[in-house]
Order: sequence, then structure tokens, then C-alpha cells
Amino acid sequence: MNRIIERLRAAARVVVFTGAGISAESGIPTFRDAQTGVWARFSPEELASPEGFRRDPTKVWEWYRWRRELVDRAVPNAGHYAITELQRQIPNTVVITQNVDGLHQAAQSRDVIELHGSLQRACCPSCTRVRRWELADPFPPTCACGAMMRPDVVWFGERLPQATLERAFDASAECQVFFSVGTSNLVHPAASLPWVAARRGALVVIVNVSMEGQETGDNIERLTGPAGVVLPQLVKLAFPTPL
Ligand code: BJW
Ligand code: ZN
Repeated sequence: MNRIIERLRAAARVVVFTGAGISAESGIPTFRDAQTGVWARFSPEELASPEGFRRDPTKVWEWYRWRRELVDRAVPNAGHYAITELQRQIPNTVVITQNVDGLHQAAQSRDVIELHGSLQRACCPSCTRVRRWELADPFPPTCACGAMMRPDVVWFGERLPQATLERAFDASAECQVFFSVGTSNLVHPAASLPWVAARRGALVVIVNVSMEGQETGDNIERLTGPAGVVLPQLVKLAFPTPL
């Protein structure tokens, strides 16, 4: 913990990279947890791939509608708020998320880089129009051009938006401390961000309830526990607020 606090206090640039685990305490299921994860009940190819959408678009839309209902009822947890506080303490803190739930923004984090898109938007595969998607919209949503829209998210086999990815790689290469929070770190190209940071000399801090499958190394610190507990403790220790 001491090394993390020292490096954090001295850091000019920080990256917080998050995955589904940061939102688990807000009641949003993760993808790969054996018991509670979404993939325990559904196959990723069926629901999160262009082929799956072509095969059964209504089924895929129903899955996203169910997730959007959960997200609309959810509120950010102490982990999201600790990241916002870190951004206040170190203004050059970049939040990079794989999540599509918008909870970092709901916790007032600034300039969040969303690598895998957003549940709040739909886009048109035919004319590329993008618009906000509301649960009250006709279902499944149809574009002004007449085509059925799709969720504006990145599925397996699809390219991440180039400019978004470049911003994420640049921020990771330039930071002194890189937090990897609540991600199994299995999905590329996002999974390479911690190693970009580590190669450039950053301290990588892994925060996860389980360290199974997570890397080890000289530049890596591991904090085991729920993000909603670990992150507030860490931020409080690093930046105690005066009475
Ligand atoms: C807690 C906690 C608590 C729980 N506190 N922690 C190189 C090598 C191998 C494969 C590939 C490669 N490059 C590309 C690939 C293929 C593929 C890939 O990576 N596959 C791997 C699975 C093997 N990647 C792609 O297809 C990507 N596209 C691409 O590379 O295109 C290239 C291309 C080139 C030219 C032409 C065309 C294309 C796209 C990947 C898109 C991923 N999309 C999804 C769905 C997004 C939309 C949606 O949400 O529906 O993104 S899949 C899903 O996985 C979602 C997530 O963002 C992503 C990551 O999951 P995450 O967040 O890590 O969740 P979990 O569940 O895995 O982990 C949760 C963690 O939290 C666990 O560790 C828990 O322990 C922890 N936890 N409670 C702290 N309270
Ligand atoms: Zn259209």
C-alpha cells in the first residue's frame, strides 16, 4: 500500500481502467463470473456478435433492453465515486472504461473514454446514424432510413473506434500510475492497456475481488477486495481530507 500511495501522490498523470466488476456493487451483473456472470447463462457469440445479431436481432435487443432496465435503476457505488474523487485530487486522471452502463458519468467523472460503446445509444448499420435510445422508443428501434437499428456497442470481431482507442493508448503510455479495476483483462485490444503502461514504467495497480488469472510483476501491485471498499480506502489514505 505504501508504494501505491507514494507513487500516487507524486503522479502527474493517472489512468483508471475499469471493467464490469466496478459496477457489480451497483447490481449490474459481470460477464464472466462463474455463478453470477452473464455468460454463465448466455453464450457471448449469440448475444455480443454481429453474427448473433443477424441470426436473431430481437433476442439480442431483448437482452440489451433487460440490461438497460437494470442500468436505469442502478446508481453509482462507492468505487465510482472514489474514482471521481481521485480525478478531483489529480486532475490529469483519465477514466477508461470497457463498460457501457454510463455509471462513471453518473458519478460525475469527466471525459470518460468508453471503449466498448454505450447502452444509451443505438446506431444504424445501414446509414450509420447514431441516436439516443430510450426504453419508451418503439421496439426494436428503427432508423429514419427504415432499417432496424442496433445497440451502439462493440461486439466480438468488431473494430474499436480508432480515435477512442488511440486516446486510451496515449493516456496509458503517459501515466505514472495505472489502475486496472474489476476486469478479467481477457478481451483485446483493451487488455493490452495495462502492459503499455507497465512497459513505459508506470506502476500498475490491480483491484479485484479475485486475483485468479491476473498478472504479477515488479511493476504490479495487487489489492484484493471489492472495488467499492478498496478504492475509497486508498483515495482516503492517499489524500486525507482536512477536518
Ligand atoms: C470485481 C468485483 C468487485 C467482480 N470489485 N472486481 C488478441 C488475442 C486474443 C483474442 C483477440 C485478440 N485480439 C482480438 C481478439 C478477439 C476478441 C477477444 O479479445 N477475445 C478474447 C475473449 C479471447 N476481441 C475482439 O473481438 C475485439 N475486436 C477486435 O479486436 O477487432 C479487431 C479487428 C480488426 C480488423 C477488423 C475487424 C476487427 C472487440 C471486443 C469487444 C468486446 N465486447 C464486449 C461487449 C460490449 C457490449 C456489451 O456490454 O454488451 O465487451 S464482450 C465483454 O467483455 C464486454 C466487456 O467490456 C468485456 C470485458 O469484460 P470485463 O469487463 O473484464 O468483465 P468480466 O466479467 O470478464 O470480469 C469482471 C471482473 O470483475 C472479474 O475479474 C471479477 O473477479 C471482478 N469483480 N466483482 C472488483 N465488486
Ligand atoms: Zn439508417
